[in-house]
Amino acid sequence: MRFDILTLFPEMIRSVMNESIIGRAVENRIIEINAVNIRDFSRDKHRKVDDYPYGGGNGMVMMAQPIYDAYLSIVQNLDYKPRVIYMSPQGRVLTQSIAKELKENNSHLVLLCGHYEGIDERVIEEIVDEEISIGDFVLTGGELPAMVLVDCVSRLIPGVLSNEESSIEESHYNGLLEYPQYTRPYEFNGKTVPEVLMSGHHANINKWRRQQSLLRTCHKRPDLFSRLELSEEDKKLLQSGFDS
Ligand code: 4G0
Repeated sequence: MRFDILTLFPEMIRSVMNESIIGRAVENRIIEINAVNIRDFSRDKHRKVDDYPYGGGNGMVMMAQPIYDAYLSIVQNLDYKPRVIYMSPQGRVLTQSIAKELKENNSHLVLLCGHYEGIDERVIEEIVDEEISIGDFVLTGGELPAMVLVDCVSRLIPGVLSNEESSIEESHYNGLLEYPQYTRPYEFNGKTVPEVLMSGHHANINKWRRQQSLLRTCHKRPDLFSRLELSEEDKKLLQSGFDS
């Protein structure tokens, strides 16, 4: 899968996306991430990319032309039209199921990162298919949201996660929160590891972990919990967890 990111801060993208699991996937050519510097498409001798808003008001507006030409530099070599997503707090909020849909229906995404007070509306109308937000808060730019989206979609692509990383994913993503994890030492600051995990009794360990996941989801994310369809077994586990 290919991602092109239209940005004023390409180094911000490169420095993050060449590390860790995503960096490994890029090296292995499973994904391609291309940061395109909008400023390279300025026609101004000072490489200006923003201007004052018509109608007055505070701040600057990103000009249509450099963004449009940066976009054309990507699509002019293609015989298809990639999906263009504008990272914006006004978009629909990214969820795991949106990430899955993006992975399943696209082999090429173009992500547009805004800055300052916004972008000339006409270039948005001209090139953008959809706006996506990563949550109901405002950031200084769209770069972090774009990288969140790339990470979230990429880790669903076969080969991005190792076998071990994938099986963690399979056991975790079922609408429940993760059970607590422990590693050595057995005792830390006077706290020991739950005895069931030391027992070697795998059926009991699995039951305990399921119970902890149910209890945690109920306590920490009542919004997720209310959407679960609990089996009779789950209801018993939860009840015995409340009792103890
Ligand atoms: C476009 C996305 C881009 C419009 C981008 C700000 C948060 C998100 C930006 C604005 C962003 C998000 C209207 C403030 C850049 N902040 N939640 N900042 N406005 O995904």
